[in-house]
Amino acid sequence: MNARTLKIEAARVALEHVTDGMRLGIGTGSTAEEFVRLLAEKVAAGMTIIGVPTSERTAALCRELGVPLSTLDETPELDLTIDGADEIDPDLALVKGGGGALLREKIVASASASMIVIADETKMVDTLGRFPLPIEVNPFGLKSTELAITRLAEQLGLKGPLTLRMTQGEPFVTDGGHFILDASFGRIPDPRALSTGLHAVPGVVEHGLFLGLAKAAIVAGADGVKTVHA
Ligand code: ABF
Repeated sequence: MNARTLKIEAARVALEHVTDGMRLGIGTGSTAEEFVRLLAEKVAAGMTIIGVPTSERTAALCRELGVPLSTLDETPELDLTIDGADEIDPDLALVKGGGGALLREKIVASASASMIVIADETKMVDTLGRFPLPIEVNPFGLKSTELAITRLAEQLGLKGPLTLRMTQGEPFVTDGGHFILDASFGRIPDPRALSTGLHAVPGVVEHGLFLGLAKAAIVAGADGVKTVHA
């Protein structure tokens, strides 16, 4: 099966967890997009849900497909967030942010009673870090922030370049108006220590380590779809 088919399969199983009246956090990325398309079919058939999108891109898709939207200000407590990921380890620690939406994704996931990650099997890893860790930073004092992150990484035994994410020759700017540094640290044996250290760097707004948020991962592979519980 090709990658898109696997994403659709994972999204389809995730949809089984969505019930009438739910307040849903809706993720960003190609897998989350498949979920939105299936959700829109359910809404068209009469399902009553309200969605809070994690990016302008997802909001536009939901509006295009007729998925009713709210905001976290109007709906501050959500029942469930469905989102993709770049990496998933056996404890359901995640690397997210490849799509540049990590800040709103983490805010929405944290406002949710539960979070289910949907992915194809290529996202499963033994140890996080093969995928460069996205770090959302304030543009002010960027070089100082980079130096502080590099020093922190070395203290944790991590080493690797920080790359400013670019698009069309300019720094990529997130929905929140920040830049993203992609940190190619390699294997991250202690994600919690790195998460804590990054949050202590003033210029860091947020990072792509999602720890203790995902309650389950629905993973589609050649052998079918499996659900991994935290
Ligand atoms: C988003 O989905 C991002 O956090 C993550 O990087 C991305 C994964 O994208 P895809 O589903 O297209 O692989 O939530």
